[in-house]
Amino acid sequence: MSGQHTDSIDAAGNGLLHRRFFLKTGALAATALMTAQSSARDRPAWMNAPGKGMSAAGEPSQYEKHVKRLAASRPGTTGSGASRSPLEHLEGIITPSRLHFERHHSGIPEIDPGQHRLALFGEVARPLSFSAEDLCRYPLVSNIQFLECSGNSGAMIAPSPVENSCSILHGLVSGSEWSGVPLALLLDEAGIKASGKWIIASGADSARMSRSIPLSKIYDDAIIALYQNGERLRPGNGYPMRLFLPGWEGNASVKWLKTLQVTDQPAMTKDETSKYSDLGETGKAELFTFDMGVKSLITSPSPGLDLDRQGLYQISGIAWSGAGRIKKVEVSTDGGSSWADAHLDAQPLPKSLTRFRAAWRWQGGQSVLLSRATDEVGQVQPTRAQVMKGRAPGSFYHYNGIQAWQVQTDGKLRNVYV
Ligand SMILES: Nc1nc2c(c(=O)[nH]1)N[C@H]1C(S)=C(S)[C@@H](COP(=O)(O)O)O[C@H]1N2
Ligand SMILES: [Mo]
Repeated sequence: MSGQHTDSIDAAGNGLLHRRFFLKTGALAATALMTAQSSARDRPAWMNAPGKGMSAAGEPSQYEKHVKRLAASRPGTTGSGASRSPLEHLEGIITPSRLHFERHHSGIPEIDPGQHRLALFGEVARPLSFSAEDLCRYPLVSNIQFLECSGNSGAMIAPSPVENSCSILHGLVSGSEWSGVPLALLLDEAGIKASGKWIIASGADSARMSRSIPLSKIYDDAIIALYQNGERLRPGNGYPMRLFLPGWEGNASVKWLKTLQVTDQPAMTKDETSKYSDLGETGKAELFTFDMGVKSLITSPSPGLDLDRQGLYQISGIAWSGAGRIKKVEVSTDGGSSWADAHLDAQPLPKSLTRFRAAWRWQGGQSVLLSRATDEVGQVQPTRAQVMKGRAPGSFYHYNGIQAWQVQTDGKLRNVYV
């Protein structure tokens, strides 16, 4: 792998390469010990006897058991807390449903869909009630979109960098295909009165999660999600129905949706005042922060996926924005002295995770890996210093700063501030 280095293949400093070079030589990453011929002749045990039988539902390989969510509850509770997606072990833009992050305020209710109904009432001409089966008869829509908890990456406000993995630090974001009924259809059927301006959405869990949503968002792209990645929602993600608000803070996508009350003003619930609001250093809080900002992360390499040799590596990560499509992602391996555009797969989808990749030759020196996303409305992912500016101490919601991973000379990676 050495000896081929020429200036023409460099995309930026410290070994960041043009992708076309990586495409030509990427195969060198494969081991050369076993020649193609001998590996073709090899007959391992599983080729000599019939394999296992069919099963009702598939499971991952036993060799992939380390790929799991990291779950933690608040002390003294079992159901109040979060489980984080193992971002550094995943590729592409879809999070398998069993690995989608979960955030509950009072555990997962076991809802019998035969007994659950959604009530739509308040400032409407005709109050309505729906079972999940009723909702499935409406025209459904499907979109691949991200969901991110407003508290994701909150550990990054710590005065000195917390040493942890990508998934512990940032695993409260996932991507799915969500299918459901556009909520606007149901509102049209109920007939919104002129006084109706907001909707108060509440869940059927004992936390009684409840959020106020302006009708403009409902008419834009809100759905009642019934399916996730092709199957009915899993209990932890809101079975049998949830509100899904593309690009907005996860908290507002109320799970186990039970009531939608149309009102003339927001309700100022506990979940939008004491929590999920951004406190400034002046002591004044923002009323609502709905849109998730533009953000990106290098998921590989990252802490725990340490470098075991010098040479070529594929830098891979995710980028997303609550405002729409990702336009570009730049990558740096020298702490921001120089940058190169990463490769984006196909056409980035709006309000979806977008996968980016870059090729890097690690020459054994200390390096700092960064990614910086720009979205289609021109928002550029801020530095940590920019995000922290004007925040009250301890205010951790909606953190979208540039993440820096330092590669040490022994190949180990760690979270650093630049
Ligand atoms: N009813 C109800 N809805 C809820 C919550 C909850 O605890 N109860 N948690 C919220 C939060 S904080 C987030 S980030 C998302 C998480 O959705 P997920 O668990 O499907 O990832 O659901 C939101 N909706
Ligand atoms: Mo959240």
